[in-house]
Amino acid sequence: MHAWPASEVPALPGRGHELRLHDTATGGTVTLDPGPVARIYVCGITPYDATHMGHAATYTAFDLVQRVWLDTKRQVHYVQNVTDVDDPLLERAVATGVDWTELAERETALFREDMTALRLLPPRHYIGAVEAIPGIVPLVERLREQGAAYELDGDVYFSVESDPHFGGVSGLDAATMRHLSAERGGDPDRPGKKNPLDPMLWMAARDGEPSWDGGSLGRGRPGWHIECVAIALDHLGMGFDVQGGGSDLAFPHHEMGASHAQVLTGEFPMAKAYVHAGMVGLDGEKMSKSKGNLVFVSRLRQDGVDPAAIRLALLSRHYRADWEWTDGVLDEAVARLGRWRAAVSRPDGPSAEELVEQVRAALADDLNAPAALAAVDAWVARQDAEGGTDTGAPGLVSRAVDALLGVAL
Ligand code: 5CA
Ligand code: ZN
Repeated sequence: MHAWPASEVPALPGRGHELRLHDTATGGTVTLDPGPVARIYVCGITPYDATHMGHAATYTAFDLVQRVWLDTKRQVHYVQNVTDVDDPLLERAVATGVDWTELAERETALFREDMTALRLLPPRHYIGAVEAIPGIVPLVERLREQGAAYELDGDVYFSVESDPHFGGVSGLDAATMRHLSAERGGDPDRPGKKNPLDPMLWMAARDGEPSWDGGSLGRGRPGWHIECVAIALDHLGMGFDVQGGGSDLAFPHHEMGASHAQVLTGEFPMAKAYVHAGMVGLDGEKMSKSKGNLVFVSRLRQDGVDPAAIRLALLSRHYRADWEWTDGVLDEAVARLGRWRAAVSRPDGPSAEELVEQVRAALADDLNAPAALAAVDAWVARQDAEGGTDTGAPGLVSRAVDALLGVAL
């Protein structure tokens, strides 16, 4: 699948700091030590509805990861999937009388537009579940040969007990896992499973649903977790630097994915850090496609809101916090964008080297974007109050805000 166009990332003088990120698996902050090419996998959308502010906030957080690494003069190998066949997509297609492939293509196209408008750097590999099927089938077959998978009425399940590290990503107790499994696409109550938590690897063809040739597995379609594992292993290999997504993916999705990959390869861990963004809500509830309480990026753009203001609004809350989207958050960002743009269009200002350093330090410290914004605010306030004689400063501020925060002034 094609991704979307990349915006330029200006090179800044000097070099950024090593990135420290909160890792769900260890529950602490880890300093990542990527090689010359940092490797990151971020779970993509299930394209049955438009991109809402929650999605956008999560992808913006991982865009900052890329930008910090680029500023350390590394390359970034970024992979993202599109879950272009899954229950919710098929259900929405039936409910609205649209062909499921058309629905997926339409919403993926809109997602690309939103990502481009928000200046989120594209993945190097953008891979759909459907196109990954030829790579998924042999992995499921291999898990079965290893005795880590079993059949139940034609469906194939992964046995969570085959991974000694199972539970290590989310660190949850069995009761919570069971509850979340039922809520997030699992089927813990299905009779005949070895462990109620075991997730499906391959679903035998159902009447009226799309299916693909699964070799010795028979016709069917892939389970959700193995989709991301197949794509990540194919393009990044084991031991990549960051597995990312919203906090609702820690369990079961990233837990199961790590187990699949670890059993398949015999290596540990799948990722050096499992990084999760908080949930954005509206009116006291998590914003979600199934609840329908959504504010869409595309809708705001249609209404004439500057995407740079949307991006600044998303950056104004720490990525790990759960927070509420309100009109006030956007109004504040529009005002800030105006102040910043006026400041960088002046001929001079106070020297900005220290500001670049502050923004770098804030982002390297578990992506503290609100602190980075406060540092820029402070420079702007100083320019207002005291002026300054550095004619290079406004340009440097503009380039730093562009390179590190992805906001074009
Ligand atoms: N296709 C799968 C991942 S393989 C999926 O979860 N798709 S999704 O469209 O439901 O979500 C895409 C990303 O947005 C995920 O990382 C998810 O955790 C994140 N996300 C969904 N809702 C919110 C929200 N309200 N706030 C923050 N992030 C969210
Ligand atoms: Zn995923």
